[in-house]
Amino acid sequence: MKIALLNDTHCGTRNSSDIFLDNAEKFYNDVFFPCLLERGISHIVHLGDYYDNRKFINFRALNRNRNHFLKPLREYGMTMDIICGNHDTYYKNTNELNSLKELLGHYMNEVNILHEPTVMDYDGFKLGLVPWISAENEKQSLDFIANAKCDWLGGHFDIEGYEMMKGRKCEHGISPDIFKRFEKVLSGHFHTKSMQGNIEYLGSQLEFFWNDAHDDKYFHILDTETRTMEAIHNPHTLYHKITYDDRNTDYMQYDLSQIENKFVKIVVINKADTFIFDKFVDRIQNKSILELKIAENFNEFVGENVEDSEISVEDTSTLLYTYIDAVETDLDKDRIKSHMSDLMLEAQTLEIA
Ligand SMILES: [Mn+2]
Repeated sequence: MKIALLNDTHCGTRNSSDIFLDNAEKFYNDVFFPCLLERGISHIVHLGDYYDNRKFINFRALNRNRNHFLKPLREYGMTMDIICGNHDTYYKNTNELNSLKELLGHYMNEVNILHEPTVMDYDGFKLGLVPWISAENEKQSLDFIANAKCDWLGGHFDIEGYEMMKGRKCEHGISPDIFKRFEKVLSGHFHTKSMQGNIEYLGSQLEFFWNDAHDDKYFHILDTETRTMEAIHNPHTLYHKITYDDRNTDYMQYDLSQIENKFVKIVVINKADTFIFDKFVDRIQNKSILELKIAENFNEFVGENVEDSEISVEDTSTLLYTYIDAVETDLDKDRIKSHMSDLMLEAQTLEIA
């Protein structure tokens, strides 16, 4: 049989902004369900972070998600097995109170919520599924990972050494060694797609933040007979970054057909001719776009004990991390980075989009 894999769909992301709900709807309507119907796939495994906010849900996001995901799921006679991601649980130390249980309860025939590590049998193919590991279920989860009778494993894992976002590796978390015995491990959690050894992060299906820009998104189909995975590209994007360098590009002729209805950011590397730059910005502003951000040099924020040539304005997290790297201090830079990234996530959740 073939199974469609979803993960990190984050219903209600960015304060339940319609932009992101529209984008999710486009993915389900134009990409996901048509592909499943065409291929006769009727079962989905969701690897966690179905909802975005650990504590609240916006009724409009709930309503729209029901209409563009749960309703077609029921109408097409499809079913889904799902585990908790860290965003689906109310408390950090236990999964006991979680949004899946509270909100997907009306879909008992279609949606099977797995609250404990479980080996699923899909036509003889054994897939172990592990909900988000918190303090409360850590021992049980690790025992399962060590002993469960399955060659494939799916989860929402925080694994050391894997990319959290493109180009940035996770420096804490579970050791990949405990997964060595598996033929293949599939995980949600990090939103960029990456693979090292037998562990594959599937990456989210949708773009949510600037670090998703130009990072191709996919959902996956698992063929339990051939034991292979296929990635199906989602062409719908929201973020478009332009690296501006007028030493090697003619911006009067620059093709702007890709930026309609997108968040647009110009990262200025070199701007010798301000007239051409202003013209270029005008042309962009005359398009129907969601927002324009211009990232220029960083001089005004650079103090005397910071080496500014090392700071990158690519995106906010890179900016923060490279800034911290460039500061001369004896403090633990990894701890500062981890605090800054928590703060940034919190701020992004509060942002009114
Ligand atoms: Mn996630």
